[in-house]
Amino acid sequence: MFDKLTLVSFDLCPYVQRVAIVLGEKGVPFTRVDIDLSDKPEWFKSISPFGKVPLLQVGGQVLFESSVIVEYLEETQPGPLHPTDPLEKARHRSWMEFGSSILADIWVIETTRDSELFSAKRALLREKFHRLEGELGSGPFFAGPDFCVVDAVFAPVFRYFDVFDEIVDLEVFKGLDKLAAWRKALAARPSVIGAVVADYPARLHKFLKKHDGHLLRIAALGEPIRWTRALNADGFSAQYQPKTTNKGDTAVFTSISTVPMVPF
Ligand SMILES: N[C@@H](CCC(=O)N[C@@H](CS)C(=O)NCC(=O)O)C(=O)O
Repeated sequence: MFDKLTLVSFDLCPYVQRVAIVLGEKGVPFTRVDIDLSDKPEWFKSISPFGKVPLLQVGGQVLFESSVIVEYLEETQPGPLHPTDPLEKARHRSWMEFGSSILADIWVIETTRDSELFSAKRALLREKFHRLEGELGSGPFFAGPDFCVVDAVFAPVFRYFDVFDEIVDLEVFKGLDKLAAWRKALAARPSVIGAVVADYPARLHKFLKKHDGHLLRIAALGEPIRWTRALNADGFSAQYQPKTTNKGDTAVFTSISTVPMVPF
């Protein structure tokens, strides 16, 4: 018999989704309590050492940090989602960290008004997804036919792009066929679908509007963006520069970022 589990959440949080997906995959019943992160309740502040969600309340104990919570669930609940081989398990944990770093990049894409920073992060995301493509096999999931924790980490990553794609094509997945297939398989998974409320896209749009960042300014131009690249003298890194076609609103697009080159 297990203690009753309560997941303290925020409706848009990808780290909460990671935990909710793992709980869903394992078929563990839990209660979800959503809070408003812009107006954190006192009870939450008193139990959350970092002031962040997710928290998992287990009986009288409070766990924080999504990766720690996931590992706890792995150790206590049926339906293992990690490989058993220690090296392979460690490799999966490494890619979980990679997923977390992508979430930090996405935060900048969502919120920054700095066009230069935006372009740098877009190029970095492109490079990271390209690297990830090289890790994928025949699918449909990260490690093959069985859903694993890495899948739970990346499903919320890809969910962002379902909304971003409606705004502007950032071209971060261009030519990455395995990744595209993986993204599709994850989007169809019941645990992934059930990890957010049905109007998640509308809520994310509202969040983006509130921050009124560079992403929305690009969209406001109302025309396709061409992401161009010029090879640097070192022959390895490249500059990426977004360009508009004919509106002449070049002030928005003065940024150049240098990142390791990946095929475009
Ligand atoms: N490393 C943490 C990150 C969690 C996180 O950043 N949560 C965000 C929401 S997605 C949060 O609670 N932010 C509130 C704040 O920073 O005040 C984890 O993996 O659980």
